[in-house]
Amino acid sequence: MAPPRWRTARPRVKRRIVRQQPNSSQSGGSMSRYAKLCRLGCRALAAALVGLLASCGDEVVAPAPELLVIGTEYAFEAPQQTASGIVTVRLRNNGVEELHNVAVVRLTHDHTLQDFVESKARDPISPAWAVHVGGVESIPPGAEADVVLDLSPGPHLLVCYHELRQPGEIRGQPHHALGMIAPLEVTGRPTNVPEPESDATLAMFDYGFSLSKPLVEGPQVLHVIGAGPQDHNVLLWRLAEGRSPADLIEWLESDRTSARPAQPLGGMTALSAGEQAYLPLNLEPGEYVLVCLVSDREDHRFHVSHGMALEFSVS
Ligand SMILES: [Cu+2]
Repeated sequence: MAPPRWRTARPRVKRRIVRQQPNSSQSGGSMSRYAKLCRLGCRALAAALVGLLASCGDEVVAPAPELLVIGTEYAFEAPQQTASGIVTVRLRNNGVEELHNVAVVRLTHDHTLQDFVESKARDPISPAWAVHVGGVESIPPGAEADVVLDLSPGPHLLVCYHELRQPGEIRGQPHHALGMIAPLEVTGRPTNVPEPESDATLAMFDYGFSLSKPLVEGPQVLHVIGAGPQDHNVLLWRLAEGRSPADLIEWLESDRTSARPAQPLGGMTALSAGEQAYLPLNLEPGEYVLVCLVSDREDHRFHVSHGMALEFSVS
């Protein structure tokens, strides 16, 4: 069998920033900050690419630095250090049969990897000091997918939240408990790369998704915003012929031993309130559903069970 074809879209990173939300004075403030960042990035580029680039005009396209994370059963192979700022995180699933994801978690208040492990052993709900800044949602063996994150300096973790399920189990053991967790130090040296241009904005809140405009066929970049108060993630599913969003939700809430009513197409791992990241997509015509599979702080049910799902079609 040929390896599954996955998203091939790469985020377009341009000097000129186009924002999907031209509202409020905040937006104006950030524009000037980004304009400054662009100028800085542009100068760095010009210095680095002397002789290759004739000018520093609008045509210059600078790819974000890549952080390659290789996932297997059950370990990550990844750099232990990366620059702060805009970074493309690429997950390659080199596993045999399990789906894997990689969530990037910022450790605050001097907490450590060990604190995280101990906290998770006590309570599956993430502690407030573990800030989720996005990552690549679950993809199958042989697949590769990207997200673009804006990393702040400081200690971070790479965490796989995918669960190993035994037949008949509603909840399985998370891969991080089996070894899929690694430290990542984000250094103070910035990448000086501007944010990618996005085509639409997806805000995630308790409990729903708000999409700024319809998603379309082909490559596009989704600006994903954690609007809180809880952490939220977004998983993209393409419904099988004749299956409904209700079928998918019922299956997600089950022990998942029956045939999948939809194909998982990755997505963005959790974003804490106030965090944002970019998700490149390449959509074919079809029926899709976005769901959040973060466990609720209060009742520990998936957020999709609280209504956090959005159906859309691409024609
Ligand atoms: Cu995994």
